[in-house]
Amino acid sequence: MPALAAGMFAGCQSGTKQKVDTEKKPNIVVIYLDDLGYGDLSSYGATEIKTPNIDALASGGVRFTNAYATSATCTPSRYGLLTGVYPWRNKDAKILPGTAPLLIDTAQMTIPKMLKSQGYHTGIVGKWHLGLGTGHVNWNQRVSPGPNEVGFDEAYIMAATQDRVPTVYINNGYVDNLDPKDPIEISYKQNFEGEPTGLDNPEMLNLKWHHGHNNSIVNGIPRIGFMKGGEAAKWSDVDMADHFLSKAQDYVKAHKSDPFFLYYAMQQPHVPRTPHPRFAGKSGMGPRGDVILEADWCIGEFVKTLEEEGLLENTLIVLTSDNGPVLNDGYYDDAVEKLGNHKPAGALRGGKYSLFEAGARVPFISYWRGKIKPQESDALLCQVDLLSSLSSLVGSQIKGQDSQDLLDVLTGETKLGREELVIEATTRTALRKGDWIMIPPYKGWAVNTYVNIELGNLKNYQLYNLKKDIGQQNNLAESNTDKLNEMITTFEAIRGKDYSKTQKLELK
Ligand code: NG6
Ligand code: CA
Repeated sequence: MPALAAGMFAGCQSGTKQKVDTEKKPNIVVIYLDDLGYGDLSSYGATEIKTPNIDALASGGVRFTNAYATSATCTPSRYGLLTGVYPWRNKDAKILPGTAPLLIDTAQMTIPKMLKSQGYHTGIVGKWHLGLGTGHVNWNQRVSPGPNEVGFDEAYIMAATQDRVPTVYINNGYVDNLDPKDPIEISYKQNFEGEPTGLDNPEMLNLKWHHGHNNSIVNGIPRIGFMKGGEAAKWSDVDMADHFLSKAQDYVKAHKSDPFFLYYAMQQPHVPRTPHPRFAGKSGMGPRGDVILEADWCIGEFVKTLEEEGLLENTLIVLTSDNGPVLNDGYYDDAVEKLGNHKPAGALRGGKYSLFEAGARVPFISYWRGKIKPQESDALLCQVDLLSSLSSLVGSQIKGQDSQDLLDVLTGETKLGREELVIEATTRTALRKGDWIMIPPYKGWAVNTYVNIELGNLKNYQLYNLKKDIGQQNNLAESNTDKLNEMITTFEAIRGKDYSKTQKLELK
């Protein structure tokens, strides 16, 4: 077909859009890892592990060094990513049980809805963890509302996390492979009579729990929550990565002639870490390292599919993680013992659950063969900005409430990112502005001893210059009161004054 003369995006404001090919809107893929830390990739400084497939995207695209998830845990980060709204605006945006109702209002604008309005086909494969239904889910009927009701034409998901029941895949609202004669029952309150649990039946376990994770046992792994029935529908943990990969590949093949949006939400390296035997033992770092290798391989295979289908020149790939790293997140799986010299958070302080940098600052890569020039960018950018930025890319006027149009940052045309950003960790919030971060006083543990992570709580204000002190060792709150006051003023203007009303981090 002849190329059209006028750019499809000629009416839009910024340079990048006019360069976009005129024939077809670009496909958009967001690859979202779960608990992958800032230092977990060789392209982000890891020396003890090699992630060549992700590194190829990083070295062929923009490798961001100052990019954030909205939050230091999963549900709020996913909420912010998909809606363009800060998760702290929604009091229910916290780690959800597998029975939680849908967190996103069906009237809420989302990335897939915005893209659908521009003619896109939209799909999700992988981890959802944004709630399903309205409060009392019957898993034996169509489970709704869910991803289909907030903008995804196709949804092949796990409901919550790999460590939470139900341990089944859900295909457009229906539990995959469910035998109606063996209905599923789920409870987060009590066990079903006669069902073994991690607490009572340690002899049945091939992975031991450390904290929490002692309810129903599936595939020898004790989970959070109780489940009965659904035997044929239960997933195989070691095959999950391959399974989601093939669903993601199938999606691409089926929709290659539409402009499509795929949200490929991978489960690694979240617990339980269950590498396929092909990867078991390969990192020398135990299962956590092995599943990072596995995820990297999957990404390589997925990109290969895009290439084979002739889509790579017309597909924007964004790869990032929902929150920072954790080693022991509730199972004895050698993540601590076999870590060696690996630094999952790189030079950053804290980790998952933390208001320190390692909580929400994550690897973030944008890649578009032939369109994006390889480079590194220190622009301040957040996943909450994707909605407005992608909207701008596809010629839509829709904007997210807290989402800035940083398309030119995403595509590497400029390094002028956000001026400021509010980050969140289990309902506590902090302000990043320029090179500075201000963490207001918070009560609570300085260190969560279960996971051995510094949470960022201090009775006094904390102020760090991240350019000079990326490891947050020098609290300048007392010595630089002008900066501190400026930060507090900006923070309260965005956040309001009730930011000290927080909820306790419950690891259960
Ligand atoms: C915690 C779990 C942790 C993990 C986390 C959610 C316990 C003791 N800990 O409550 O293992 O599942 O929730 O992680 O249950 S996230 O990445 O989905 O936010
Ligand atoms: Ca996570």
